[in-house]
Amino acid sequence: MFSVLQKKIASPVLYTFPIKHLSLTSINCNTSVGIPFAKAKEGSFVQDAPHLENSFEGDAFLKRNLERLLPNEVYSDVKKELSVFGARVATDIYRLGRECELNPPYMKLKDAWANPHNRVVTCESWKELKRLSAREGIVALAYERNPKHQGFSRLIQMSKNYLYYPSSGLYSCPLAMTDGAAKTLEVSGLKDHEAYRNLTSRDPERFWTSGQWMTEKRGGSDVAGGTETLAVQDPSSKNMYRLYGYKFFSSATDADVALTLARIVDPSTGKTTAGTRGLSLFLVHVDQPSNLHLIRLKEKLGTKQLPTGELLLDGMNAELLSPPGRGVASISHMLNITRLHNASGSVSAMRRIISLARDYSNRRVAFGKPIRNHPLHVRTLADMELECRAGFILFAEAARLLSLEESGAASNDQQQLLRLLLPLLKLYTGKQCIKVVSEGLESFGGQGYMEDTGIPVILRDAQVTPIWEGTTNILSLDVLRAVAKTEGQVLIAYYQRIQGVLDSSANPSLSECYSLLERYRSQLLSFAQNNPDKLEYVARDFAFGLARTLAGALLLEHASWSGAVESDVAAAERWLTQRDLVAQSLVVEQISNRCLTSFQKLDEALVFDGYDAKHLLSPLF
Ligand code: UCC
Repeated sequence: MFSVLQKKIASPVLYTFPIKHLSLTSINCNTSVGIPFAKAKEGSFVQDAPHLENSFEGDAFLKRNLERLLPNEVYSDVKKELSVFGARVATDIYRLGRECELNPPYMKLKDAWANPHNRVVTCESWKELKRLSAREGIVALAYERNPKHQGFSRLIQMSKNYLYYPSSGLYSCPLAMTDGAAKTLEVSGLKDHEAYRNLTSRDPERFWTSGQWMTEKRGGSDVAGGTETLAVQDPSSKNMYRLYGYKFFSSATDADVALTLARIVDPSTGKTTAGTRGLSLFLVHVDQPSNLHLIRLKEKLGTKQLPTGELLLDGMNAELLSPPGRGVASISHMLNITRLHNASGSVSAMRRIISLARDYSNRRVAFGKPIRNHPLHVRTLADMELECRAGFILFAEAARLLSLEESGAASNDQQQLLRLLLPLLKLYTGKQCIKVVSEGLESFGGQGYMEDTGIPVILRDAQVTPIWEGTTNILSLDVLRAVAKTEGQVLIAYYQRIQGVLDSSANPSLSECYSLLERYRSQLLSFAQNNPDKLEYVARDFAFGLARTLAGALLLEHASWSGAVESDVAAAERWLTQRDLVAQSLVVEQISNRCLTSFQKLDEALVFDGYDAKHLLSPLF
């Protein structure tokens, strides 16, 4: 075996290869002086760029999933709208989004005559994307609850949003927050509020966007420990307050309104309540030039289209939205929606890079043939596709469950599963998307690294998805919060959902997959049952295991559907049989049998090996 391999490696075919493939047009030999030399010429070869496709028609997996999940007449209606939109996403919308990347927002503090301006200047395309988003109903679709959608409005809206995301020039970010704000107002019983009506409007003249101002200088994860903004009651109105504070990451500073957290000052004592119980939720109108100061725009790795800034709230008028002290619980409605949008962005970024890479594989010739004919290349793309499908099917499940909840049709188990799935989905897709998009860049070779191809922006923008709306660790802890708060009900719902897939196992060729699914589920749930004290330490592994195993169940369910095709079966089979869905830390007895402190000590030893205050020289700048 080894000698065959050696022979192959030593084969003259490989060694002579570069000479054989040198382009004749690029070498101009001149031997007139007796010494051969080559004069460089650019040559006539021009590489075709990858092409964008109709993002609905090209996404066979999305189409089959919608066909499976929606009633027939709903799907046949919706697919027309999505197909028209999918074509626009690849043409005029893409051009608008690209313009936003090339003309990022800037801050203008004064006008030419030194009058205070104190505004962000955004490009025309950014403004057009706002109007277009309204007309297309990217937010409105979810709230109109059109009876023709038969209770699946959210799934339809999220599918459209998923198509929109990678071409939207990150306008999808303000839309995510707008959707989250609308949801918060809806569950707070404020559907008659002017803000709700405008946030959910399709009229470009009326449509408002919302920001979400949560993070302060002390940090965005520990919201209770980091929020210092004060809310002083306005004596003239029971619900109106004045806010004083500093918001450190305000994603879309050009929004019309924003939801924000602050601590109400007790008028009799002048004191505030510490911790989560001291936080309340407020709605502010952004256009308050005397009371809101844009201090600076952020210099970010990516999402440069987006006017993220630092804001000084100097007596801003604000309307109290939540009961006092219920700010975190209230804003969590917004967080759950923006986390779903985050996942939409993560999965659609994977889909976009795969779509471009597979087209490019037809256009790029290397080693004498199109790269799609190199099995190793296609294998790499297939791995990316698998990851994208796993993310998509979790995303579709979350959107389906939310549809049921919003139309009043969700069972208790479905509501519990949704509570667990939202953080799982966000943390898992946010992380995997960077891996897949990075791999995708590599599939274009050096061109994937070149700014003017339009490819690197996909990676730069993807890097925000595990950070924005809660980091991977914070979301892993949210999974545990959901388990604790519901006394394990969310895990029972998880168990039942997978049981439903096992009970309806229809495809005998997938029998090995069904037993693996059962094994993974049991490994995860018995670890949780036997090691409650260790769950926080392995929260990330636990959450990844839950996400991967549920994705396996959903891929299997899809593969067993009557309309499934060969690639659906292959996806389920590979996912379950060729991947370790549950981390070794939860399976082998190493963690469950030993005390945690020994692990933590070793972690410390690994991380802080060589770290000494006397070696510290200067802060990073
Ligand atoms: O900082 C950021 C900027 C990043 C960079 C941006 C660049 C530009 C971006 C462009 C993008 C396109 S983003 C912000 C990141 N931060 C977060 O997402 C927050 C992360 N922290 C959390 O998620 C925490 O878990 C908190 C704040 C939600 C919870 O903190 P606490 O203080 O520990 O709160 P509790 O006590 O656990 O929860 C308070 C209540 C409870 O309900 P009650 O009082 O009834 O028992 C919880 O059950 O809130 C409820 N709750 C939830 N309910 C908490 N989380 C949830 C939830 N997810 N769903 C339902």
